[in-house]
Amino acid sequence: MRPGYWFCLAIVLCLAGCGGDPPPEPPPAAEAPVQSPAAAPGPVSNNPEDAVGIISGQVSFEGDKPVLKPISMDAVPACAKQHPVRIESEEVSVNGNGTLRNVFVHLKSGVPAKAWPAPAAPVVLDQKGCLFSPRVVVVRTGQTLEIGNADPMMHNVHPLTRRNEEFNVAQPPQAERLQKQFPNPEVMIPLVCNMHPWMKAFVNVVNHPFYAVTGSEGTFKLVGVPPGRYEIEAVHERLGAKTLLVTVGAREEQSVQFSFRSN
Ligand SMILES: [Cu+2]
Repeated sequence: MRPGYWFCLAIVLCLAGCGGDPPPEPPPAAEAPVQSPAAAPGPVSNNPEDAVGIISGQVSFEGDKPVLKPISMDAVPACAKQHPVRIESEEVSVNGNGTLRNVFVHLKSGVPAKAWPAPAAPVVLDQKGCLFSPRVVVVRTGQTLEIGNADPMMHNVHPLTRRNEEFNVAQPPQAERLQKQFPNPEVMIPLVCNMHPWMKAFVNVVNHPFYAVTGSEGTFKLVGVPPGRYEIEAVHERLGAKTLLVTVGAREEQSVQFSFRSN
């Protein structure tokens, strides 16, 4: 064996094990603090789609809750037997926290006039237990409203439109969902079933994405609102409509409070 080989081997071994203490372990990498994307510092986006605001709020109910008749389905036993406990009318639904449910809230004016593409997915309204569900729906112009019948009896779907085409269609049990579109914006279209007079729903048609329907907390939140000054309207099927003005800036959240009284 050549001496050069031994020399090289010695260097290699020395690199591995000579020269005193073994090389210190590299320090553990410092753990990066967990940051939410919102808290991360960074340049403000120049994308106009990010420079939007939020309008949120609540709809309260003042005064005594109106006394509503329970719904009687006695005339149609097949409907009545689906409800062992009598159900209350949803005409005025006051939540436990004093807020109002089933209020349609939308930006009535001020929304930039541009095409706001409607979602491809349909909005679904069902008939179950001889009731429309949900009570208040919102569909965009160009979006499909699908109306189903999950009941074992015939229903009838009849929207009392003012700005869209009226239709009046009988729907057999378990039938295919009816598919309808509404080309014109229209607020609170009553939807009735001619066979069961207590059945009622309301369809709202809007041409932009800034709307909500209040639920069990009476709240609403309109997100992605372009900076601007708006007329915001809250509409209730029986208690009427109220309008307020609100100005929202980029990355701002503005709070709006509506209040309705019994009439
Ligand atoms: Cu019906």
